[in-house]
Amino acid sequence: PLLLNNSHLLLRHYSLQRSPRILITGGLGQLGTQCAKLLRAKYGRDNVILSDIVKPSDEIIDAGPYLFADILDFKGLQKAVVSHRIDWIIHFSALLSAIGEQNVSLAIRVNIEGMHNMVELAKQYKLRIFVPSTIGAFGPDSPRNPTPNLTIQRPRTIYGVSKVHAELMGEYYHHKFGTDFRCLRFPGVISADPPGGGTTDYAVAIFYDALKKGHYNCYLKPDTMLPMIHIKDCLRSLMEFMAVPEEKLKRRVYNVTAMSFTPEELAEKISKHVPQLSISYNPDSRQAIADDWPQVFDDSEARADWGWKHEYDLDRLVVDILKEVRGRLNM
Ligand code: AKB
Repeated sequence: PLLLNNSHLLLRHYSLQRSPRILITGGLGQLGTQCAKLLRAKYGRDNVILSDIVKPSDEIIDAGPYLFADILDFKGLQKAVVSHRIDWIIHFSALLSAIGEQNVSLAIRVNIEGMHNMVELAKQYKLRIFVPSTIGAFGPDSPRNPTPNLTIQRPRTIYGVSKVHAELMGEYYHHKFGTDFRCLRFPGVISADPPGGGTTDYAVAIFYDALKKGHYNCYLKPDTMLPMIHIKDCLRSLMEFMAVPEEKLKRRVYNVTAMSFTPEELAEKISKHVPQLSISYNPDSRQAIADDWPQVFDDSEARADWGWKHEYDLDRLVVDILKEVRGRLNM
């Protein structure tokens, strides 16, 4: 019995000490590849598996393991979790706010049915699961300046509705089954990798157009204030949040942010480095979405509970993204 006990303890010790094996869904979107890079640096190259339904480039394959995984195919997901002995899931697959309004039924399938599959998978295999939520999970009835962690959420986009649903499903699975569900509500994320189909995308596109054409035609009004974050801060918040011991978390869903600015303010900062930049404004349907969203996001609970702290303010962000985008454009 002594031997048995010891080997049991050893096994337990081993399983708690080794690096988690992590599956990232929607891996070829705005956040996936950079997230995999950071996680691989921390947990080991082969412990982080990127997945998507898109054919990957050579660069993606050279960087580490990559899988075809369709979030609507539950059996396929079970197979991926079992054969790669996955411990954590980072579930990025989703249609964003603007594109969701163009294709509501697909958004329901991907954002809602896909989430059902992932949270059920997490329950069955006792996985830690991260699902991003968004400032888009708030709506016209929510306080906008500031928007606290816990307040009214009546979003008016299918994206927002699906994210409130994801937050509630995750909290429910945690409460009912003990699933280790974790969720951060992100603001607009600014990176050199282009996002696709969001309302905050202007804040990436403006860097490319400023450098390529010296002009940007903005689809939001000049004074539309939205919360934003540099991708490095965004992914660091995710990494830090995933590593917090469960007992330290006071809630499952936290607001995180770094700053708030308007298109006019961003253009002014960029023009300090790109003096020829001019900007015109032609608001489209995305204006109505932005008008319902938070202007200033209150992330004080994340700061208090697990030490969240951003590093990039607007000045630093502009310098860094301009440098990255210049590199991509070979300028
Ligand atoms: C979008 O604009 O849809 C996203 C978001 C803020 O969630 N970038």
